[in-house]
Amino acid sequence: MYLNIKDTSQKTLLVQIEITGSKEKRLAKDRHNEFKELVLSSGANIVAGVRGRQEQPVASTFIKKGKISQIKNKVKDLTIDLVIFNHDLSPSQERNLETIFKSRVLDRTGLILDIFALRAKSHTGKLQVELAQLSHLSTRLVRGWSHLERQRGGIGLRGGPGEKQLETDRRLINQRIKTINKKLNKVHQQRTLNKYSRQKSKNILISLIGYTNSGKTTLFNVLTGSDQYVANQPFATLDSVTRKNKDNNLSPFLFSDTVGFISELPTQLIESFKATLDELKSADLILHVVDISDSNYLHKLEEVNNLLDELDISHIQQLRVNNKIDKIGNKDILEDYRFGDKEVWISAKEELGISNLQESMIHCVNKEVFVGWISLKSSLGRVRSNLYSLGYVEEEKTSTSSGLIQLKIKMGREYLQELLLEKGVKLVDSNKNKIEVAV
Ligand SMILES: Nc1nc2c(ncn2[C@@H]2O[C@H](COP(=O)(O)OP(=O)(O)OP(=O)(O)O)[C@@H](O)[C@H]2O)c(=O)[nH]1
Ligand SMILES: [Mg+2]
Repeated sequence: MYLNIKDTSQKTLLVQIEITGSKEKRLAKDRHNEFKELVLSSGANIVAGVRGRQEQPVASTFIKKGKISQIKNKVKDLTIDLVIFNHDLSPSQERNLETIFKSRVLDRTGLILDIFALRAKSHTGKLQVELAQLSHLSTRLVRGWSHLERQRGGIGLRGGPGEKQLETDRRLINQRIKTINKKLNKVHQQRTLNKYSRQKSKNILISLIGYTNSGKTTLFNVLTGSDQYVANQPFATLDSVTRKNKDNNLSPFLFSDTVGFISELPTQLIESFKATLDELKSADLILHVVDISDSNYLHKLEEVNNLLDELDISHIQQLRVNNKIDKIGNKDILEDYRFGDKEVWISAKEELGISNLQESMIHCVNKEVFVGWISLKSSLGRVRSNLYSLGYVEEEKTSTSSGLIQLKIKMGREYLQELLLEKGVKLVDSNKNKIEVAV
């Protein structure tokens, strides 16, 4: 079932059929481009493609007779090893097509699982991918698939500890699924413990989520000063990472970067990544990173929101981060930013708009915003410049009689309290100060 596409550098033919009776909103061209990117990132060698339209899938083979013979001829003429469909196929459809084409057939879920297996690095990540592969595989073993096994003499499983040969026996697969589930449960318990210790330490958790390739990790690196792997390819990140805020001034933020989403993300993956994705549930804020330079961004945004719904985390407040503004040639949009906006415009790559983003994050996690005057001893230049760099200062006066610096600031209540703990920082005429409650 799970061949290692890259290692064998299979000669591959791609199939995408537009199902006109389906609810699919995306343009066939966009779906096809994404499909090609997925296939390329799996390492396959694309040699041909077949596209078409039909009203509905055919129950036994998904595609109609005409397309079947077209593909069959290409497979023979071009000595194709692998036919990949940009659709989910039922186990019997896959098997019937393999028998007709006399070549391997992989569906969209199989393809995505293969890429995940290729990318998984951590022990947990590998277990999660293996679990997803096994549960996908177990549905395909019901009626046996020895027809191809005999031809090829066994198929390798990419990923999983030791890249071992997969036992094609349901009983063994189920045993393995149980073992993995046990191991993942342990990981999950450990994570829950970590969650509690985090709550105790009052850190605020901000999770970066978004469609794959939208720039989450690039932004994560900017915010935390990390050096996580960034790449122009789907699913560069598989393992979640949590790190502290780089600017350790006033914000006790923890950021967590996680796996990207994609349309029609296989349910097996969602299931087995639940332990990791569960962490999202304890986030105080979600940064929904959107590649605004992508012509299809609205659709992708909707897909991500649907997945958040499915994962039961759509209630967590979201800040939409429109990334890659350097690519749309409209950096002026930065000027439109207003304090309290639920949408910010940035370029993570060129580090533009980051202070707006920081201000908005603070605004989101601190519902109560203080607006008023504080005074600082003139020796507290460091505090003053920190306040400026975080964009909290609205006005400044220097009192000639006392030599104190007076600043009109706008910031979250929690941080104001921390600020007032600094020696030499005081509130000025508290009657004139007001507390605003953010909506
Ligand atoms: N031009 C431009 N490119 C960007 C920007 N942010 C990220 N990129 C590029 O977009 C690609 C994907 O970036 P990543 O940070 O890996 O994206 P991701 O959302 O973490 O992707 P996955 O982990 O694969 O889901 C890389 O080639 C980045 O260099 C940006 O602001 N401007
Ligand atoms: Mg990433």
